[in-house]
Amino acid sequence: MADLFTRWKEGLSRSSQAAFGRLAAVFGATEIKAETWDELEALLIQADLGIETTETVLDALRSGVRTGGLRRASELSSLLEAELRARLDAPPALEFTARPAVILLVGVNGSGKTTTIAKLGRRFADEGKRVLLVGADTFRAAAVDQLQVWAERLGLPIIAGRMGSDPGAVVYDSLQSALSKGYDLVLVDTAGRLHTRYNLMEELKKVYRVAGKALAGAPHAVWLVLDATTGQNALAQARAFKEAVAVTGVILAKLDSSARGGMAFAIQKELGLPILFAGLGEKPEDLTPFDPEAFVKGIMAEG
Ligand SMILES: Nc1nc2c(ncn2[C@@H]2O[C@H](COP(=O)(O)OP(=O)(O)O)[C@@H](O)[C@H]2O)c(=O)[nH]1
Ligand SMILES: [Mg+2]
Repeated sequence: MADLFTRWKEGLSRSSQAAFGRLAAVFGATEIKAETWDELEALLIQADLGIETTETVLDALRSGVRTGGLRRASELSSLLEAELRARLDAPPALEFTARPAVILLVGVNGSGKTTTIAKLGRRFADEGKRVLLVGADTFRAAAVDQLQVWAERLGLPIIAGRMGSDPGAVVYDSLQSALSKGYDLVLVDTAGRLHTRYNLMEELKKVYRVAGKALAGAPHAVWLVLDATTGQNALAQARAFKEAVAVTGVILAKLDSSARGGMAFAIQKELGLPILFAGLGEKPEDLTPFDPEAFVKGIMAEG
């Protein structure tokens, strides 16, 4: 399903919003000059690559220029693409041996968790898995309703907590039920929380622990949903969530609205977390396994 990435790339180049949109201008210059490096540095930082990744990429390009004897700025383009590509791993194959396998979706409010659950639910159900959705975001009535609407539209079973009820209890009951009813996969929607709010992070830890009590080994995965439009702030969120619970992977939501997906590199490098999926729209089918190749081509907005 590189189609979504292709659509994204086309969108980026049409709106000339590509993260590295002005790269063409930089690479269009004939000679590699001191300004070329300055401009490149500014662009990479603006694209949310982070200082550290930007510097290592530039170092690699400089040494490439020295050893490869490159003179023309245009020759830097493919070198940059290769350097960026080398900094992203393809997502690992998802294998769930436990049954049911329990996946906790976490992230700050509005990052795209509930929508992502719907997308994942559809995806795994299409693969023939028996999927149960769990609405454990009991802080806001609208949150549970939203998941319920998705469940109905997708024809997926759901267990949802009542507004104000203990999310731990909801998770406990749901997992027991999932076990007895023989579900393959349980997707748990958790309350969005500010990563800076101590109590809410404690609450999340509790949900995590309770899952393990209800079902040995659960949760089998914790996926952090990050809003790709929030740039480097997403990195701070990721750190906080990683400290609270054992995050095993990242989903980059709203990549379609982001012109600066560069934080993908920082997530990989600084947090060592694989990027599993990219959200590229609001519809259930707008989710695709993260494709580093397509992603790098997209941000470079090559024709
Ligand atoms: N364009 C776009 N919008 C998204 C994507 N994922 C979620 N959204 C929108 O972002 C908003 C917040 O999403 P929601 O799932 O409610 O976030 P939550 O608070 O983390 O559960 C909603 O309006 C979604 O439709 C995506 O991949 N692309
Ligand atoms: Mg939600």
